[in-house]
Amino acid sequence: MTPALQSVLSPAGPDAALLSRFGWMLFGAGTLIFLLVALLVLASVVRKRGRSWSRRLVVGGGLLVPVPLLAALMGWSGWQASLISWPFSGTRIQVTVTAHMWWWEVRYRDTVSGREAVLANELRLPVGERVYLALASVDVLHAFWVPALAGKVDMVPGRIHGLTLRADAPGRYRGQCAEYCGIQHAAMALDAVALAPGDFDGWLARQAAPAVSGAAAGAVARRGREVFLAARCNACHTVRGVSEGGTLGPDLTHLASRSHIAAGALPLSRAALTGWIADPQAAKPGARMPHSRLPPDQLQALASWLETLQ
Ligand code: HEC
Ligand SMILES: [Cu+2]
Repeated sequence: MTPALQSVLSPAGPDAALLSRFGWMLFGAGTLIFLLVALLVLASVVRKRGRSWSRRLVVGGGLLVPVPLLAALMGWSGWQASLISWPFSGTRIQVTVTAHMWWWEVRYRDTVSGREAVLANELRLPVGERVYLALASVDVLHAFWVPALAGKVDMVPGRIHGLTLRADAPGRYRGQCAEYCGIQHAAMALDAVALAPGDFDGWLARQAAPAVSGAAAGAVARRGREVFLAARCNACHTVRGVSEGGTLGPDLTHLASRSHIAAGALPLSRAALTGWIADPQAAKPGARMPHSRLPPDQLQALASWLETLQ
């Protein structure tokens, strides 16, 4: 799998492309001003008795060069900012992304097929299609930022900020909470994956379905399901089709379809799952999940059941 890209310099969407062009332009203009002023400084130093050059430095370097250039840049940046897409909520796919300390709750709604799905820490987008994101927070200030796709948007408790995104190329783009939100702010990542439209629809259909394991799972996994309920994991976690109502933690219905757990803190694997469930505080100190004191066989069974939740 190609590593996820988290860079404003490699845009994969129209707004990100605009912002990156804009950044380069400002960098170029800034460099130009710097070089011109440096030349004037040099000239005034090299020329002895160069009063006239010092004047030129003050007038040219201080006024004539920067004032028109900066004014032009200001006008231009205002114009560029006006070209960034306005949030448009009439798209087919609507996603509510709710920030929690320190993970992302993600709710999809396909307004055409009526499909709905809840997942976490992952966003998938159909290439070439605009998608509306309603950004919210349940606790403190966070900010949504997938640099390759769009600019940064604050997530403010009690408010909804809209963002309309379009990914132009298939790929995996990394996002990151961009507003300090507490001890695990750094471990609050988001995986945005742009898929061919057909693949996206298939993915959403699978995410909208209840948990798929059930009867097909082996005896160990079936035992893991019992452990999940007995250990009261469902007080915080929903697995649709098994236990609903837990909302304090990520929806685990299709946990095994994700690439990471704990908002990017650990790549999904058996070892990561058992380690996380036994002691979430070791991987992510402060995380709002208590440790469990399950005996090893129950822990393994639980992890093997979670792995069936494709
Ligand atoms: C008090 C609520 C609570 C309980 C009880 C709880 N969890 Fe969690 N769990 C959380 C929270 C909150 C997170 C997100 C932590 C983070 O990423 O910062 C989480 C994350 C997870 C994740 C990673 C999900 C993802 O997509 O990132 C798994 C797997 C998980 N819990 C399994 C379990 C299991 C199994 C149990 C029972 C032994 C359990 N949890 C009990 C709150 C809880
Ligand atoms: Cu945050």
